[in-house]
Amino acid sequence: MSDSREKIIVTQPEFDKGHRVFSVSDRYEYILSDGEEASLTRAIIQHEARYAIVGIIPYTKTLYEALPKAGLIARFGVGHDNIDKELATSKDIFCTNTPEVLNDSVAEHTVALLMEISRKAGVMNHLLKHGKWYIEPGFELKDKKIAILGCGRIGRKVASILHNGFGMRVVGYDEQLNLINTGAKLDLFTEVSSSLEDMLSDIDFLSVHIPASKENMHFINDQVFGLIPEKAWLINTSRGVVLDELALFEALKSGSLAGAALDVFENEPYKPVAENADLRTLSNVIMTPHVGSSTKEANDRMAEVCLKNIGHAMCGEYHKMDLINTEIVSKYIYNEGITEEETEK
Ligand code: 8YV
Repeated sequence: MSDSREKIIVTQPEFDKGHRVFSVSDRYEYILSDGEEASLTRAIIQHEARYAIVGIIPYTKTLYEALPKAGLIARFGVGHDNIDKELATSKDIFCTNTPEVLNDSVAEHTVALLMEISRKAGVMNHLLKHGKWYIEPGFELKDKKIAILGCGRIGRKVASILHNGFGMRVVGYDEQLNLINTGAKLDLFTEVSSSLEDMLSDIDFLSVHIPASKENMHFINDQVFGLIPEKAWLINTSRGVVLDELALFEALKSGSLAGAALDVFENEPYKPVAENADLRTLSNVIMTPHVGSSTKEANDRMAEVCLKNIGHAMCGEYHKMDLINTEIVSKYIYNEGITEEETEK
């Protein structure tokens, strides 16, 4: 007997992260894919699926050709630089993400990296288990100065934890938001800055929370490293491509930066961007494998939001979806350009 449930193609890593939620819903049949564009495309065609839940692998072409009109690409996560929203819109495909639900997890991981820099618990745990009673004195975070580059939801959450919880001096900078007018200064930041140069002078840490937009590619580059004091550490839990890893490697080697704690990379899984620029060889680099959002709670919530968006797509409740290609709204909601016949593929 054939299974009449709606089929959803889910990339394996995201299925694993969201399995608690996916496995309790028997409304859908889940078909797993390794997530590479070719195999994801094949699965969609073979199963005539309308909906796909995807992670962070970039999708550039065939995914958009395979999905039918009014199909949905549901990002399991908030960043959507791997989705070609324009192409999806041109093919009348919806794209959604899972905003808000991972803010706490990413912010907490940022703080975990900061604490690894200041107290080195991971390093000492490793050494102790390898027979070395080695004591590395740490330093307090209280009164240290951290710059938050990108003051959206995650950046502000980090600022709030560090300012209110640790008593750090927190300076915020965001090219998109007018922080002074939003009153953010009073709540979260000891200072807000309208100049990158001013913000970076005299900091102990820089934490990066900007999206991987075209404008932000290699935003942190050799010029920016030139503005950061030698004593400062860089933390990046946003996207690898906002940081020029080659310039970072050189800054770390030359001592113009104290160190870096990175959760995201230009190539994931990590691969050096150039020969002889392997960040893994540097003792002042802390690396985690893109796990900022990867907590039980955030994974459950991301899975729930993906299914919520698919449920709305199935009912035509487009206005309730977390759309990231909002230009598509006029076509569907105002019914311009799409006929019912077209949506029936
Ligand atoms: C991934 C992320 O989406 O939300 C984001 O932008 O970078 C991550 O949380 C997630 O880990 C994919 O499984």
